[in-house]
Amino acid sequence: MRLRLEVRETAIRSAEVRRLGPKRPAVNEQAVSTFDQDGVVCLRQVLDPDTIGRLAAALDVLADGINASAAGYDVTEIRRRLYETADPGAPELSNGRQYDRAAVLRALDTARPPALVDSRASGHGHFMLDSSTWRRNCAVRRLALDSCLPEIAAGLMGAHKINYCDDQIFIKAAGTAERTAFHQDYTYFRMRGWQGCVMWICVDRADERSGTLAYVRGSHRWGRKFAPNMFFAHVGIPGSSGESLAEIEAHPERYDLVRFDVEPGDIVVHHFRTVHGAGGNRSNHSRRALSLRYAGDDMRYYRRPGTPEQPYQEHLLAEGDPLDSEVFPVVWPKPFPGFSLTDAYYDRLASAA
Ligand SMILES: O=C(O)CCC(=O)C(=O)O
Repeated sequence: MRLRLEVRETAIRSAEVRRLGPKRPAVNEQAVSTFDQDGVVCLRQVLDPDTIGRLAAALDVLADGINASAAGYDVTEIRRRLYETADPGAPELSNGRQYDRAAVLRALDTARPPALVDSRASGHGHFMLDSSTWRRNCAVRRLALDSCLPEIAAGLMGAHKINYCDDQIFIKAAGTAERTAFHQDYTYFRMRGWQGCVMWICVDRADERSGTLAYVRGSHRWGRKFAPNMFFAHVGIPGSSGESLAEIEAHPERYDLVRFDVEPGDIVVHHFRTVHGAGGNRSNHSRRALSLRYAGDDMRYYRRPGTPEQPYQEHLLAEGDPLDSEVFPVVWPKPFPGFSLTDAYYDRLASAA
């Protein structure tokens, strides 16, 4: 009887492991040291084609729902409305509730920063964003919580524990002119600490023409905090603090920029504090990416002023609390191999809906 039970458990676990993709050694020493020194590293062929296929389908579904999402924005429409029409104020373009719209308009009126567009792109495509998609999409949730990625995050950061901290999708259709302004992710987040990384996962082959990210090598160690910006221009989010970041896109030759051409399956991991930005998409195919954020042992909750609201995050954390909570679940180590957090969330989110 006992033997039969054990056999059954092993079968369940190996089915589960197959579902999560092949097990890979977390990371090698070279990757750890590159991440530590440069603040960014590209890991090749970490995710298998099935996982990428499911993620690509998920990104398409999410992109279709951008205007209905409380954290969704069509950056192209917003930029055009703000810069190309006489009446930028009305009507609302989306259901996005992350920013104080009137305050953004006032800030733009005062600073009048140029919009960051790539004039070489046709301008036919749209740049679309959404956040916290793991709360709504099972494929994103499974990848974020139950794949090999949390263990990779732990390996790169030398962390003993990993909390998942949210995601954002960045879709630039073919011909998108809008750049992604250089910025530092850390100051967008309501947390404080050193151990934090972002995994940029592009489901399409991408290079400089299609808008891969450029990272300022070693900028995570500058000891500087830059005010978060609105992505389409170097205008700070109203109420935020931090230094203003030089317009790197105007003088790229002054910086040690690192960029990776990527194939589906590759992931690029950067430190929360690494400065980075992207061009438009001048190619004739989409550049669909998901960014997953993970934090290590020392990260604590901190309600940083001027950070975007997160309509899909409701929690009871107080200043200085460790992140462990339903919103920032511990995803590594797992209590036992094959343990699935995705399924636990499935029930929870379904009953909350
Ligand atoms: O893909 C992009 O355009 C921006 C991505 C980004 O800034 C990030 O993943 O932190």
